[in-house]
Amino acid sequence: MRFTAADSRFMSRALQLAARGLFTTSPNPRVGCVLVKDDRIVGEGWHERAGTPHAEIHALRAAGEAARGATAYVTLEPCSHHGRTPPCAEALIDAGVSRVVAAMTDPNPLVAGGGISMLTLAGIAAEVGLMEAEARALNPGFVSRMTRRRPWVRLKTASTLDGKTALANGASQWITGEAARADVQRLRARACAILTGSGTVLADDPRMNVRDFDIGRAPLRVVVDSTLRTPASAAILPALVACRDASPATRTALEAAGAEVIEMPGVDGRVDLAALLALLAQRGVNEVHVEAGAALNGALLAAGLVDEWVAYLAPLAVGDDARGLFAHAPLATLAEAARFRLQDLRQIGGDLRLTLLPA
Ligand code: AOF
Ligand code: ZN
Repeated sequence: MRFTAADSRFMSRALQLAARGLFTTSPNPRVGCVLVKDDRIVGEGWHERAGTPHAEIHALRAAGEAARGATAYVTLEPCSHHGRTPPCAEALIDAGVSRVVAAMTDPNPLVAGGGISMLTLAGIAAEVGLMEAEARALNPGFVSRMTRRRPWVRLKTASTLDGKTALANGASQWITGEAARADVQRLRARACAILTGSGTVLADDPRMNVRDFDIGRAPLRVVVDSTLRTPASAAILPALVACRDASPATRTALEAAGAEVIEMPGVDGRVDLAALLALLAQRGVNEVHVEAGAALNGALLAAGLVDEWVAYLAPLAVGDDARGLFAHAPLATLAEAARFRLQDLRQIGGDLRLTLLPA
């Protein structure tokens, strides 16, 4: 292994710093940087917000002259392009850094190895791949948008232990406890967009906003609404409303209420969800947080568009005539079932939280 235990220690620190940007960097990635000389940290930084300096610049400013001859640990390859800010690779070269360790290459096609070659050409030892899995896990959405041209879709459900979200009569308040609901606020706060369906809008009139955290931005709210049923009085507005076709009158009323109404291509008369996700990626959406009813949940699941499922389970049972989590066409064999593997399991207040990834 070309990396030492000290390298890992400093990269861990850089990852910790990167995580401070969890709620704020969108649409940019969360990135941390540590500058080390003679085994001592001489500068640290993390990216806080798009349009402001990158992690490396903050660390270089903190280190000042001490950056000369230092090793830079960065959770993402330093950029080589002029975006909203100038290239960090250049700044590292100008500061006289002698070695750069990056956790992963930047999947952004504008960079994609360009930062590493810029450093190498300048005679700096540049290495990639230390704690790469951890670095990727910090930015699933950014990586997904850059490599798959679609956001990372994190679907949240809250149900009884027997898998129900509401009684047959619709009663659903409250299944999970306060701690679980506060935990959901964290999920919303890290998302670039919050996606729901018109059924949920009509039934619950949710705001789908971030209340518990001051993140200095508001995730884009998106309603999948094939037949444009969202009322102009809906609490979720302003939001992007994706429909199949909009009558001019309904469109005008919704737009006056702050909606952006978009006509999407369809699949069986419903909004093509893959096309909607592609559109969101084009707009810089990295992570989509889904909080919806059984219809949209089921459609996303059936289309294979769920990248992560966060399931809150409350320890109660409400019986088989209550409402379920996923509505989709009946399966003929278990082989057709969407299968997940458990990535994390913990108790949140009196409830359970399961984090699952497609198997
Ligand atoms: C960040 N923060 O610490 C690093 C990034 O428009 P710009 O200039 O902010 O460039 C954004 C791109 O820069 C981003 O997509 C990623 O490819 C690269 N590296 N970005 O936001 C950082 N190191
Ligand atoms: Zn940069």
